[in-house]
Amino acid sequence: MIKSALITGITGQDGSYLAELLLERGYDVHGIVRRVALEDPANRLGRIQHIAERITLHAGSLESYPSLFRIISEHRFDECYHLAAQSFVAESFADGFSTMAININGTHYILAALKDLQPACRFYFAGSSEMFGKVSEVPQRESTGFHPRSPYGISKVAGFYLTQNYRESYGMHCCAGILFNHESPRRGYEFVTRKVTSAAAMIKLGLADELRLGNLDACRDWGHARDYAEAIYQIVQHTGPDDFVIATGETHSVREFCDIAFSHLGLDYRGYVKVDERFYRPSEVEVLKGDASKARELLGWRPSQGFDALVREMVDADLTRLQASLGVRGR
Ligand code: NDP
Ligand code: GDR
Repeated sequence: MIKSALITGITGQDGSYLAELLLERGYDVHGIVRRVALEDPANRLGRIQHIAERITLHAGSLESYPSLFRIISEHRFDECYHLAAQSFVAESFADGFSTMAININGTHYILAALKDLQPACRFYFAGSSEMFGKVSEVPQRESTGFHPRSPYGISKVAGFYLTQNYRESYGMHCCAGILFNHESPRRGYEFVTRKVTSAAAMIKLGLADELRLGNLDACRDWGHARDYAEAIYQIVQHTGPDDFVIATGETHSVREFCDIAFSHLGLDYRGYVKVDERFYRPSEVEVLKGDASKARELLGWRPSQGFDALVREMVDADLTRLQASLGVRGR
């Protein structure tokens, strides 16, 4: 029997990699997208344009229970990957109310609709290392306490506990990944990695002359999004519903990321990067470093790509994209 999967957030970085992975494994793939995306596919479906013919898209919003209820009542799904969220931490300080509404209520709506309509459907929640926030131990593992430092982090803690509560109260197969930062050439431009790689490529081509950033000393455990899509899939396939930390176990600063990105283009980041107070957060998560040994032992998951290779892949992709748009060949 062909398995059917529903992905919320299919237009995002992770949704696009997960959709590709599920198609490769023979799934009938469905995705929820906002209605405006269906009306403006060229701009809003960019990451999934190459597979658009092979997936089914449904108009719906995390802000509307009826839209989600309708989709879940009209189709049968074996697995539901709930990735959609207001995912930008800085924005959650600017508008904590909508981040809370989308991330907490949206998760609750999906869980409630599945419970009433398809309780046997496996459910995945996209938890985050931001739930650890002001960390109580290094590295962070499944047993580490939560101390979120942003409205986004708080919303993910709430979603995590909702997921756990549906598992415990209704016996549903609800699982969660606690994923540390993962990046790729498909990362949104607002996140620091893509902001750096796209700016470095622009500077190299003479299209910009500086890059303004906030806290250069923040450290993150950065992996590759394709590896993390595989982890998400493995978490859902695991026999019992459970929660897993997914991380590389290495931590690097924003400064190091800049150094590697600019050096790869023969540039010294110190000549271009300017610290700008506007990009500091009211409260920061200083250092994150995960311990994914549970995933390694129970799922056989491990990251395949190292930090330097990730940075270089992102820089190369941005340079190639910009050169193509300018009609320039080679480096
Ligand atoms: P993106 O920001 O790239 O994608 C977010 C997705 O959510 C988009 O498809 C977006 O749709 C959708 N979305 C946002 N608001 C709504 C809404 N109101 N209704 C319907 N859809 C909505 O995130 P990532 O792919 O990077 O992350 C996926 C998930 O994993 C998120 O929940 C994120 O918080 C979490 N996460 C991510 C990590 C990372 O490092 N990438 C690490 C840990 C957790 P649209 O295109 O219409 O905006
Ligand atoms: P993060 O990612 O907040 O970890 O959340 P982001 O790339 O936005 O920030 C990482 C670190 O870099 C510092 N920083 C800057 N960040 C941005 N965006 N812009 C800047 O100019 C800048 N300068 C310094 C930040 O202060 C921070 O310390 C990501 C998202 O994908 C979440 O959805 C996910 O849950 C977590 O990763 C794990």
